[in-house]
Amino acid sequence: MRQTQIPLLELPRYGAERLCGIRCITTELKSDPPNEAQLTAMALQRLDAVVTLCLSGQGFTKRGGGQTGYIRQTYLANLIPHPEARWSVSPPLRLEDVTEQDFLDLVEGLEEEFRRQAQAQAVQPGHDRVLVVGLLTDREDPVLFRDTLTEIQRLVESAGGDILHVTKQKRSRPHPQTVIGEGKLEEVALSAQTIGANLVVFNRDLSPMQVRNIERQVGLRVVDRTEVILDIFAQRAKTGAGKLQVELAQLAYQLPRLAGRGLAMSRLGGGIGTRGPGETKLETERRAIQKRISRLQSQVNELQAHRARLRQQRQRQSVPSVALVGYTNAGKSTLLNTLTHAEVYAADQLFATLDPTTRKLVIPDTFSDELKTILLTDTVGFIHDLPPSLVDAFRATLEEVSEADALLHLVDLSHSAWQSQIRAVMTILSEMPVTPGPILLVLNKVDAVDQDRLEEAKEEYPQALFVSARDRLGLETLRQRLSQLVHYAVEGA
Ligand SMILES: Nc1nc2c(ncn2[C@@H]2O[C@H](COP(=O)(O)OP(=O)(O)OP(=O)(O)O)[C@@H](O)[C@H]2O)c(=O)[nH]1
Ligand SMILES: [Mg+2]
Repeated sequence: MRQTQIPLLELPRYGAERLCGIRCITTELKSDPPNEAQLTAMALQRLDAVVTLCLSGQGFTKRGGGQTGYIRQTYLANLIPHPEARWSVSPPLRLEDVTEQDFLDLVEGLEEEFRRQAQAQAVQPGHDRVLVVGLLTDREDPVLFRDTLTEIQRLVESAGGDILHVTKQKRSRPHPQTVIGEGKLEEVALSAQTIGANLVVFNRDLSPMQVRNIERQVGLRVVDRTEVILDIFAQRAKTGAGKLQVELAQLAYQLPRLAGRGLAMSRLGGGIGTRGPGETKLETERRAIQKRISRLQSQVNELQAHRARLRQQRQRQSVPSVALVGYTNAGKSTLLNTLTHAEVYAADQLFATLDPTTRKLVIPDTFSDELKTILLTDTVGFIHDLPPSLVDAFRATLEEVSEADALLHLVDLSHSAWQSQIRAVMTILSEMPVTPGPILLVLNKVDAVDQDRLEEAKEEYPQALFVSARDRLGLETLRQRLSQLVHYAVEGA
């Protein structure tokens, strides 16, 4: 039965509430009930039922001629809508018991129950029911892996998904076709069915071919890390510029992924990975999309030029500017709000901020008794392995960073991965076309860390400042250091 497995999407009927329309009859020479492998295959393909005929060994000659055997006993197995039990297997029956069974009745009754279960597990709009899959390869650091697995869950939650289950696999390297191994994939398909998941999210990026293979076997939409990030961006984009950039990034990412996606996997249904201004155009011709991409690209270029003019104006007015950068959720918007009484959206979500916001900040001048004004710009948060399509699309935003006079790099010290987050941000900064000015490292959320963490950080980053944007700790020192920083950046003292 395992050999004849039919990909989910090619079965006669398909869906969480349906059985597939195929009944399977197997014969056994032993009198054993159907084994685990057969039952698993039944569940994976959502067969209507499996009937096992246990044949008497006697009477069957090698050539199959002469005497006929007889059926000693029969088993009837079928799926049931129960999270733990999954299937039921009858006690040994006589053949007549099975032949008298009205299968249509059985199937309709079961489907009715499945429908009730599906209604109970129905996906609320904006609340995908997500099964997360993490793959750890030999080349990856287990500690970093743990962080990325936590991060993908935070990303899914930030995108509005509910995490029902997280599963991991360790392999020497990703399976070229399906990323995880065959057995694991089967387990994912089964548990997705059981818990009523409607979406599978991987903690890494997948090739278009891998997505197709996994979707075919699991029967659910499969989304990779970049798509989750793009989805969050699409939900957050409020301004015209933000929307434009997200659409560009999404189209660029989805273009090679358009072909061969089954109807059941259509991106038009809603949920993570389907949102964004580009969605309605995705099924249209590739060429039309390419055209749209180049139109968007030129709009982004215009936007870039516009921002550049604004920056030039600021420079002419000689107001020094500082860009707030840092890993997503570090507290950048909170800090901008506390320092300047801005009202930027700050929340315990990844990528809460998408569009840069600039506010005036008045700080003491280090070299006189007067006050001076600088501009502080809140920017989009960084993340490790920032998808290249996003880097491109957010060039305009990132230019605010590369053309600021100085940077304030804010870090969430209370995060267990704070050190690797610092490294990720520094890597992105170092890859920017224009080298950013001097950087002031500020470790935030000191209210939420223990003494050990604080001492460890002080030792590792003796030049850093320690603040709590929320509890307004260390802000006076921060103003003074900002003043020195700006002076140093502008005057080159
Ligand atoms: N405990 C504590 N929490 C803080 C502090 N500063 C910010 N937070 C919290 O951290 C979360 C993220 O804050 P944001 O200001 O939105 O972070 P951000 O860096 O702008 O994040 P993105 O815009 O998503 O990149 C919010 O829930 C804040 O309340 C702090 O000093 N201490
Ligand atoms: Mg923010």
